[in-house]
Amino acid sequence: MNDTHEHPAAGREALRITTLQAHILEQQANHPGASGTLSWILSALSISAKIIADRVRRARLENVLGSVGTENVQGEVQQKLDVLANDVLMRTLAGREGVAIVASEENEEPVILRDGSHSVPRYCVLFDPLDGSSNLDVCGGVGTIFSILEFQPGRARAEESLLQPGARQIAAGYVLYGSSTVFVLTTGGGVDLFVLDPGIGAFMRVERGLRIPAGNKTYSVNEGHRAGFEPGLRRYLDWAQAHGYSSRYTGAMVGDVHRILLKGGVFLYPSTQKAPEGKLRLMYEANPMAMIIEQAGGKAMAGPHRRILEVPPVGVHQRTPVILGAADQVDAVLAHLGP
Ligand code: P6P
Repeated sequence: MNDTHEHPAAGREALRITTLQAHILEQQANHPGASGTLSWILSALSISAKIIADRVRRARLENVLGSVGTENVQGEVQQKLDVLANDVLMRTLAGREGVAIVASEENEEPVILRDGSHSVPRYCVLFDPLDGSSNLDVCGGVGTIFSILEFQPGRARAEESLLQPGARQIAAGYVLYGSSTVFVLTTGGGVDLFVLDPGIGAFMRVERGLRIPAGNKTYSVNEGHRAGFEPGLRRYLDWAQAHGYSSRYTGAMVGDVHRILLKGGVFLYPSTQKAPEGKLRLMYEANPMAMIIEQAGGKAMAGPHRRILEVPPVGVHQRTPVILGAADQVDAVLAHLGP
């Protein structure tokens, strides 16, 4: 860890064996009023990640690569593993008493599992079950992104609980199925990193209180869309290329964001003429990633003057432009954008 803001426990991390499950219980114990409901939900996400990781790694052997020939609500071709990952998450979360509503990129409508009348605190879980799934056929990194909001009983329609700005998230994180399987989690007190030990089937905590390094001159954007970018963004790209920047882009947000979390740099999926609101979805891609990035000391913007976490949601599948990463690198982008 090369940051002066090191988490107090970071230095001693290497001496401990802490699983994700133990970490979740540790966090619960730090909140005396906690009922354990959130812990059970995080535990469901952990087991889902292990099942999905196993199926992703065996996909070609089991012939579950490729598309199912249908499109999701986004009009995107669904990969077989998109549907499988969605099914795994739906089935594990359905078994948790504390889950009131589930919303997924793959489902047009949210799934109302329980109402809020029960005394148990209830939560809404939103997710992109397999982000970047078009990378699967070529063995590229793919991931699961999740966001947890408090259920608000008494709303006229239960799904209105989903329409809360990202700043109201209780927890957020992602799983990256890459050269190893990593689980990145924040519950509002910093960002912690876990790696799956396939030998024992447990996520092991390897980093606490991650902080995004400054000074990494790397940007991550699909430059094939350059002609549709606003002039200020094209000016930024010209400036960056004249100042020794490198470009890294995997085509899967989870892989690009994970690199930025560990190494710094900036990720952009901006608005274009064809897609004025950008491509990425606010509720289950931009918001959870923005919480992770801000909790690690970075910035996550929807435009020159608006944090992603402040964007008022009007629909579960709405999209937003995204500029996120190390604060110094996001500022360098914003300095070139118009007012
Ligand atoms: P493009 C994957 O489809 C995704 O939703 C994100 O994970 C990724 O950052 C982006 O779209 C890639 O989009 O237009 O560059 O292929």
